[in-house]
Amino acid sequence: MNNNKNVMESDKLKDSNAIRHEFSMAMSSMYQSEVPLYGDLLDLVAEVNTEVLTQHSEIKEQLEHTGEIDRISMERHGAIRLGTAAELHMMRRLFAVMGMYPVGYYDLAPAGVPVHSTAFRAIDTQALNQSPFRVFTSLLRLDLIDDEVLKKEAVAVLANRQIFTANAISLIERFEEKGNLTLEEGKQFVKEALETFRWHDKTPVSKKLYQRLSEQHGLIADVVAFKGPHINHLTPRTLDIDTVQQGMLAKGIPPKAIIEGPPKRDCPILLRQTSFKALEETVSFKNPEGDYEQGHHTARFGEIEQRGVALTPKGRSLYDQLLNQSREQLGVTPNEDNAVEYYQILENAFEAFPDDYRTLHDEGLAYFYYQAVNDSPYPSSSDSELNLDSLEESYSDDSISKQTMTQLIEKGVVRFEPIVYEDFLPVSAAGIFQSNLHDDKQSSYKGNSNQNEFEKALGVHVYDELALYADQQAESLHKCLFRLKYSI
Ligand code: OOG
Ligand code: NI
Repeated sequence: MNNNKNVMESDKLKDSNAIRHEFSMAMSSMYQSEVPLYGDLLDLVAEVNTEVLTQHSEIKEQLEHTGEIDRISMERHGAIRLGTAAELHMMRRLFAVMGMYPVGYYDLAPAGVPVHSTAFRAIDTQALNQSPFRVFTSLLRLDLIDDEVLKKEAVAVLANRQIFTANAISLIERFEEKGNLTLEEGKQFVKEALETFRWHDKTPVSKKLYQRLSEQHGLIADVVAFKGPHINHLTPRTLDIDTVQQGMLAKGIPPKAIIEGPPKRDCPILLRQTSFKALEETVSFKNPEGDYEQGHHTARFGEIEQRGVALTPKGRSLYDQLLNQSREQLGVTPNEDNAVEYYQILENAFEAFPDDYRTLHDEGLAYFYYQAVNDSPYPSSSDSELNLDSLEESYSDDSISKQTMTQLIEKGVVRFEPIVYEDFLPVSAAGIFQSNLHDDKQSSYKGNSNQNEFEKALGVHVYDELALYADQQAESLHKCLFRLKYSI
């Protein structure tokens, strides 16, 4: 009897969303013990978020409608940097166990960072609300390095490392074979996967090689000289980044001078981010004789972000245009000496970007969920403005005229709520990278953007983030029309 029960318990399956959630909690507590300042930052963000939700019932209501309210406190992203195509390939398989898939392609070379990247994350609304954990994952591009001798050495060092534990790999294989893991295997998996992201203060390379790698680019040293892709930051989501930035200063955590992304607005769009400087950490370098020599490395930092509505291709191109225009007008990379001027330029430029949800919606600049407002009276057939026949038809194929939708919104039958941006921004990411590398030698790499190579290494195509937002919107419209139909 007892035996039977045990068999049943151990046969229970662990769902990928639950594994992702547990993993993100385990990662957060590991990082808090590795970098205590991250814990302070979490406390500050939690305080500010509670204040925003208390003071602004409209924000709270919006987050309740979109289902984000419960995820805010667990919301975070991390970042890692990988050295080889094989590492990226296995990393993709590892994240798949947690229901995380590669979304988007980011080429950082034009901004002087020799990597290209993707973000691993959940892709549907429900899974995202259950656990929005995501990891910005970069692959080093040694093809952009022209020092052939150093390149060869780097390749040799990377070929010698194994960043995954043997148990992690066999659990990944088990998952791929069976399509799931049991409760016990899921627990094991979280523990084994975490090992890959741990910080190691003993390096497999000599101090001399480390220095040569650093001289080429700080990022190359950070990837090649270490045992594995230590998580280099974890980023909580705040509902008010300007207040957190002030709070950081007050707590003696100096943030970088510029908040990356769009300026402060009533209706946040995309993503605003700021980080605090990487910590200088003591490292033991392994000399060829086998003894260790002390030195320092700066890699790990803290970051906060505020997320806003996802933009359509039309909205995104307006964003890119206004951002580029602002940076061109400033003439140099924004930094602490020109921060005030840069914000002024940015604010002026973004006056051209509508700042109320209704206009963002009506002009097709952003993505929204459509939701049936249950307690509003459904328009009756005597309602002369509404063409209910056309509405009837739209139930079957989700096509609804802009005019009918506008009427439904105005009558309070349907509401629309912003779909939050789940991804990253290449210009911002480059700013985050650079603020943590004492490196401004190279302002851009000339090599071609190489999405094909990246996807070949990954073993799959990356998802197109814009198509995912369009799907989320379409699905909500479908559900909304379905509800209206059955409430007639
Ligand atoms: C990644 C930097 C990009 C973000 O939030 O844009 C990033 C890195 O430093 O490895 O995390
Ligand atoms: Ni980040």
